[in-house]
Amino acid sequence: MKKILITGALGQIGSELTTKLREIYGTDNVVATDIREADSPVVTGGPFEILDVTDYEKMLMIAKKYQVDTVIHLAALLSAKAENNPQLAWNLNMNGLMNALEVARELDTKFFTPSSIGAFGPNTPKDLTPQDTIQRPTTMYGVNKVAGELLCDYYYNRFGVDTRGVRFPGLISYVTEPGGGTTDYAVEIYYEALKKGSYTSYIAEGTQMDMMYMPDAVNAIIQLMEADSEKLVHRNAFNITAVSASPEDFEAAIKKQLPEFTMDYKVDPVRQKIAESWPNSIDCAAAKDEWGFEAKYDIDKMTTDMLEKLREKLG
Ligand code: AKB
Repeated sequence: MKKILITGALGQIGSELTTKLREIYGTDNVVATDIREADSPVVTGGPFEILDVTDYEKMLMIAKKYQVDTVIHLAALLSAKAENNPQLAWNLNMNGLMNALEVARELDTKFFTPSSIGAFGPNTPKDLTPQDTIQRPTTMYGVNKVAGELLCDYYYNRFGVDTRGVRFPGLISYVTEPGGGTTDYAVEIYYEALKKGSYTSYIAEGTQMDMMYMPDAVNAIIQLMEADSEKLVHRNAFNITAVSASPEDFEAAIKKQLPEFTMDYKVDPVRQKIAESWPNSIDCAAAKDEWGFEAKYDIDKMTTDMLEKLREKLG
């Protein structure tokens, strides 16, 4: 990776990945794009262009202008939002991906896009979900993610585009809040713990899902993109995870540092149904074997860092 184009750079992953990539590869070598502008280091700290990913011509123009050799395509609608507006989700998630893959094919660039634990469904094995298994998701987001994994494989096999990707679990970060995911509760809980000392979870007690702290997610992207292509068997949909946790696991971890913290439940049926259709825990043996994936943050280490960083942020 020498010159990188990022779509959806102001989103939850993009805002931390852009900064990290600029540190490693040089400010001018990481071109951030998003559909909107914002008061953010992503916009002010290096090249930035407005881009709606459904506009293929503009995406190609920007990629040519900066002569990029890598496209990191992050722009997407998350699971809960996609469920509320399936047509918009299909348009953004599928046509955006197709455009980004076409740009990569046209300019012969490397390519990364994330899949998700949302690519699994209710009849997928729930515990230690294997890398290669049944994928019959029941959400629009899941349908998009499975189709995306297959499309990326297709572009590799048919056109030789060097496509790579991971199935992200719920991502937790203090920099940018996620927008419209099912796992967002695991971010909200930290904000509310500091602001109010309590949290009302929209996910029911006992519902386990995979989670990961953003520094591990950012490192995973870089490590996979720098991995020896010859060693990659799965390429586009590596299971990766750090923590399998339910709301009460977060409650317990927060209580270790804020003993007064309390939690109750008001379950949102839409997001609960999505959560129940996803695995409890996924197996990331293939990512470990093929490119050395390793997460550094468990729930306690992540909680300590989240609370410390959020305290500074919230003053
Ligand atoms: C979501 O909840 O939609 C995302 C995801 C797991 O892909 N965080």
